[in-house]
Amino acid sequence: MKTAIIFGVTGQDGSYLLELLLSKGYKVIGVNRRTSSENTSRITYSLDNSNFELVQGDITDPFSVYRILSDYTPNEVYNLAAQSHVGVSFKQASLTWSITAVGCMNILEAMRSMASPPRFYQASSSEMFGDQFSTAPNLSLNEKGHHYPKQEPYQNEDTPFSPQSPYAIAKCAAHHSVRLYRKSYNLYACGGILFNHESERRGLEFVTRKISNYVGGLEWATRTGRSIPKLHLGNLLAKRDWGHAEDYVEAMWMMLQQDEPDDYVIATGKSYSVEDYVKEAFKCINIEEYLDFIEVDKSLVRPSEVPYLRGSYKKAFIKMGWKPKTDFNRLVERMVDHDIQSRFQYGKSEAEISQS
Ligand code: NDP
Ligand code: GDR
Repeated sequence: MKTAIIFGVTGQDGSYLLELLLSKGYKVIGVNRRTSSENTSRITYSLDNSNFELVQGDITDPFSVYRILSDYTPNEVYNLAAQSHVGVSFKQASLTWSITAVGCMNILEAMRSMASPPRFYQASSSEMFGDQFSTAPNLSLNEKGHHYPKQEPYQNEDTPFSPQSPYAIAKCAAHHSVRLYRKSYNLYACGGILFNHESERRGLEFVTRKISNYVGGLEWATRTGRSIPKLHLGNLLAKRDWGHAEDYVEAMWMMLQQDEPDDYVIATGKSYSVEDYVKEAFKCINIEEYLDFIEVDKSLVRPSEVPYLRGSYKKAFIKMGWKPKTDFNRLVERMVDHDIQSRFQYGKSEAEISQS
């Protein structure tokens, strides 16, 4: 039986990866930092599984990281732990650096001192590209001898990094550390450059879930004869490549099953604006005039923004056979349906609608 350690097991991705690895017959050790209130709601269903063990540890504490790795001598280690909110990273830059950059270094250092180091996955991010993108030269001709329409800009493994936030700077540092340790110490270490991926378990402070949660609340309010305040959002023009987290954790696992370690972009290849997401979410409750419910709040606009992301997953498809299964429309529909249902199931009040 293979053993895997997940740092960040209580997060969105950690919870899906845990379920995937348990379904594949792994013994899984989940590392959970100590908090004063319960933070295991996403993994409740797995807590009773005899192949799952939750251990206390904090990625910023090199001794606890080293001890956990030596105690369990895993086959695979997944580092999903991070201060993962880009907006928050502008306000808590130093903390973001400690968790998101130094935390990864703590694992790499612990691994290289082991007699038989495990395979390692680092959660790298499309935020590392910042304002950079690539464009393919328009060389191909169609059957009529005309050039194909100009390709939309994209990011792939060769696109240069240009981080636009303390979070992205920390992710770049971690990503470069992975490359360095792979080359210098011959570690099987991979950087998965994942584009935005969302789900019914996404934190309420990320824009997709903030919107789906609002729409769920609006539907509930309408059906129960109430009214609710407008939804406050920042930049509606930013474009993102949004996939479903369930598909993306499969790519993480696949990266650690290859003959050689490598870095891969994981994305859907499609880009939509925040406003596109809003429009699609309101469509799920038959509202066309979605702007009537939105208030643009300048305090939510970031000091520096990543304007456009669209990933090319060509390498992941060719080398590992990975491709996304959930498209944008289905993703929005799943998230909105979930948030409508939970409103009616748990009867939350409109005051609980996230405005973060
Ligand atoms: P979440 O914010 O949902 O989860 C982050 C996890 O890290 C949580 O389990 C959190 O624990 C844990 N954590 C935070 N600080 C520490 C610490 N000091 N020690 C130990 N654990 C800690 O993020 P996601 O699941 O969405 O993302 C997973 C990883 O992938 C992150 O590294 C993120 O930066 C990266 N990423 C995410 C993308 C996305 O679109 N979701 C895209 C690209 C990269 P707690 O529950 O206690 O807060
Ligand atoms: P992002 O995700 O920054 O791409 O990072 P987020 O959902 O926070 O923002 C996406 C875009 O929406 C704009 N936006 C808002 N964002 C939030 N959170 N709240 C708002 O009210 C709002 N209004 C507009 C943002 O400015 C941005 O352009 C996510 C995280 O999961 C990272 O950890 C991960 O590395 C990247 O995706 C890939």
